[in-house]
Amino acid sequence: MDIYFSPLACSMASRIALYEAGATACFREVDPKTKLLEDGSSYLEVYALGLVPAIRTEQGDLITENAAVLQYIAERYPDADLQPVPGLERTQMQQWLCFIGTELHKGLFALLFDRKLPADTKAQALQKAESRFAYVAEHLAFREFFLSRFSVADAYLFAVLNWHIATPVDLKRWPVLADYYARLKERPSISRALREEHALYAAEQARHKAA
Ligand SMILES: N[C@@H](CCC(=O)N[C@@H](CS)C(=O)NCC(=O)O)C(=O)O
Repeated sequence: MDIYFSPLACSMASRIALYEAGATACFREVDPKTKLLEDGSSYLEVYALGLVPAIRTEQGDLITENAAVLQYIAERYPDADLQPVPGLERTQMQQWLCFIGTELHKGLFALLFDRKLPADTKAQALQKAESRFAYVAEHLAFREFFLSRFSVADAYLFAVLNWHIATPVDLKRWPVLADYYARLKERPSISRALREEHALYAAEQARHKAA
């Protein structure tokens, strides 16, 4: 399986899920600026929109969209228990994957990272996100994870919350979320993914500087 990713992007959730499963994959780095892969070929030929993550399955199919990619990994490695069995809890996991993807990832962080957006648009997005963070914090208040055990929804939320470091989002305002983030950071799959992706990110920045 090939996984297309960019360091510290939302695709880090896929790396976390794979490490949770003790699985291996061919990680193919996409330069977010040039859309080039390490071998110099264009990622746009793999996926015309140039978004990560994407998976090329062993059968040759291309799967895109974080929520689908993560569920594919969970399905591919069932022994890792990365998603609940079909039923209400599975639906709740899908609900959280969609929530993270739309309300937090695209509805907030993607806007904060967009250099072309005016400051007041970003301020509005931050304001709107308050209720979203409070909602997630309320859900996680007496829980270790989104569901009864770690799932790919936690992998996705961690990857997204990790962006608070590079944005004005102050996680301390929601102590439940700050605790959740700190706790998950210590998980072996997550600390390994973070360590590796930080190193790749630093190398990517150095390449851009030198170019
Ligand atoms: N709807 C997509 C969005 C993925 C996405 O926005 N990925 C970002 C990285 S976190 C990306 O590839 N951005 C590059 C770009 O916008 O060109 C999904 O859920 O997978």
